[in-house]
Amino acid sequence: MPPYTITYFAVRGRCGAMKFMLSDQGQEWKEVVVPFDEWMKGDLKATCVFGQLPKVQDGDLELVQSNAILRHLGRNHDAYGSNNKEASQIDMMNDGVEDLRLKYVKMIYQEYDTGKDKYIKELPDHLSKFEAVLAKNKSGFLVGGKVSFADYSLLEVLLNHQVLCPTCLDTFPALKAFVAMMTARPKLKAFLDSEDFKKLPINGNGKQ
Ligand code: GTS
Repeated sequence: MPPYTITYFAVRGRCGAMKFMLSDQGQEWKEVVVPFDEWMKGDLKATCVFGQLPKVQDGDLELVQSNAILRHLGRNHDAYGSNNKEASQIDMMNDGVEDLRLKYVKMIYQEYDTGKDKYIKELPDHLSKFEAVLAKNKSGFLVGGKVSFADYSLLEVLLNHQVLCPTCLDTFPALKAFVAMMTARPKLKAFLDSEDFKKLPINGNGKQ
């Protein structure tokens, strides 16, 4: 399969999970990194359906919306469950991850100084939902017996939260085991250890 092209800013942001999936699946990709001053000129923004990045090109298909991109890659790389029922459960879990991601992004960009402590205090309530799902599924993945795009999405959010609060998973054994299992997958581990990944800030405002 020819490489995808990912167009985005020089942050991990909303492209972390898709890069986790592609690296884990042994799929190469090309990157177009857009400097923010270039973006501010508006030409590229005008070509994006919702005026935002990331954008992914797969042949003549051009997609924006990070979760639509994740689903597309999940379909292409057999990371969308084994049947329709699992696919729907994977959608549900990914939407749950998105809910948490949005809370995190709001805190990071709008209320880091005033809201970080409260956010960390309330975090166990959110994490406990994922803990319960993982504790029930013997495979260690969120849904069914194989990795899905929702697992990459959850992993990315959990790794970011471990930077925010290194002890946040200490009371969640299933989440801890999930992170250990996912980050030990050889191709994904190689990507996580790479300069390409490590050099990028998690968020655009330098807060983490
Ligand atoms: N729902 C979109 C998605 O999931 O892709 C949100 C995309 C989005 O918010 N993009 C931001 C953007 O393009 C960058 S980031 O939040 O992902 O870092 N901002 C520039 C702009 O002009 O809106």
